[in-house]
Amino acid sequence: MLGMAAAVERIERAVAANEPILLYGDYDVDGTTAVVLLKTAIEMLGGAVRFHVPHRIREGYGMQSSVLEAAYADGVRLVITVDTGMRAFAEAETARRLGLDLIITDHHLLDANERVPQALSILNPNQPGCGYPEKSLCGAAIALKLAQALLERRDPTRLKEKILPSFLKMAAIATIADAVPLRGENRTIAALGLRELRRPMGVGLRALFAAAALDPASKQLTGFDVAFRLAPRINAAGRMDVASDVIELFTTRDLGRAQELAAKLERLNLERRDTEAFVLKTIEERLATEEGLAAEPMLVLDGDGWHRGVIGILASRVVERTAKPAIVICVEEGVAHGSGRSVHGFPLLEAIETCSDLFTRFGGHAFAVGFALPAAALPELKQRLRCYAAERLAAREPERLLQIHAELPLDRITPVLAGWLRKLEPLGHGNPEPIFVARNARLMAPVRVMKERHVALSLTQATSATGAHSGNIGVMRAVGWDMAFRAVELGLSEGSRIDLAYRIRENDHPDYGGIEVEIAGIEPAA
Ligand SMILES: [Mn+2]
Repeated sequence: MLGMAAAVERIERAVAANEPILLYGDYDVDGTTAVVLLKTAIEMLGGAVRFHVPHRIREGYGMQSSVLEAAYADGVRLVITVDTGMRAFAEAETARRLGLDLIITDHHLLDANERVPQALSILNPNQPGCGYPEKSLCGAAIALKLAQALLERRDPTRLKEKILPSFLKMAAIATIADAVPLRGENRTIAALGLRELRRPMGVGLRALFAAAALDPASKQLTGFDVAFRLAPRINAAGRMDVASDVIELFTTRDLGRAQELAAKLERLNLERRDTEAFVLKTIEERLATEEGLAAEPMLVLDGDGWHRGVIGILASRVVERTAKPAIVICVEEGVAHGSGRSVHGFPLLEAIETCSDLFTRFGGHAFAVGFALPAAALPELKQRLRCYAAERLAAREPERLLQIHAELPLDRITPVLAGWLRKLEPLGHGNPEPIFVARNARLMAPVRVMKERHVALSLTQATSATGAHSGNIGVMRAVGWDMAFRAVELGLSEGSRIDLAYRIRENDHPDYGGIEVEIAGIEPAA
């Protein structure tokens, strides 16, 4: 990897001279696990490491010159970034002016001019001239490469047998949580790391698994478990409080402290869920009651006091519900912070770029953006975005796009097939779980609604054209998370016939365990 030799040489020099090293991270799963990896590796070499992870709300994403200045005043002469820094031109200039050596390790893409900041060394497979074949590593995986290079010369056997397996656990969690495509080297990192998680591990991971009610020693962890059960708990720290708790959790050797921190993450995650549910309810009420709002081609929703840590998740929820691009904005102390998510065919970054004169800060890509602007400019922003969206989206019906992989009637689902599907793990971005479609399935019982939001259907496959089912009257249980509204929309009842998009699930509940399906979409049978 381009820049590796220079980075290793400089870090070794700092370790030999006992210079304090500052790791500059990020507040999400990728950024915090990357700090843990590199901190552990440099400490193994005998180095003195401190770290800084920005506060999501007070500091926002990326490096800050003031943090570099404080570190310099405190005796730091070497700063290593993880999962950040690729566009920190001004901060790199500050470092140079102070006489701080800067090593940037990051996976984020370069700006349009392919400029890179001035630094002693940059590790990023996406920079010009880097021949490293896997271009889509996450930040923690690049930190893993650096850790590997640092430790390789010391004790290659110990590295291979002891250290790498433990580092891979962290790198796998980050690789899945950061949504890099699970192909190539990423698939290897994710698969090996998930396998390693079955073995004994540090007190921090153990406490986190216990809090999430996961037991990787008895049941193989999946990509889904990491993405939907571990990652939200780890991310809750940075969303609702301070991300440095995550680093302490994963580096402490004190079981009591680990349990305390895991319990805190659990509490923050519940708080995050409540906050999210509360605002989502407000948004749904607004969509139902505000004149003309639900008919708008793009939804721009703002509220006073909405929690900034969850506006991105909320924008995703609104897109899921409405199949329209959505921006959620919170106003705090005269500043409006926005986060947007989009649908296919409406590049959101292009949309907000037409308002770039209003923003104090903005960035993102076709499907996701973030920005800030003075609250006073909000009416102007909403007006301009409304016009822009009206021109481009007005004539278009919102489409709920679901990629279907194969047709599979419900009576063809077998344990053998489920076993084959398990071999595709780890599933996630770039290696999505197969979605099947079954046509003309019949409800054998009334719709069962769970917690007012979810549904369970008892389905049988009606195979003949007239709708009479074949000899095999097997009943398949189908669960639809957040599908209660859809069941009402379609007026489903016993005897209804539906076309069903679904994923195959193995439920290990002792009483009603077995193969069932999870509903991805329902349409009335054609
Ligand atoms: Mn990242």
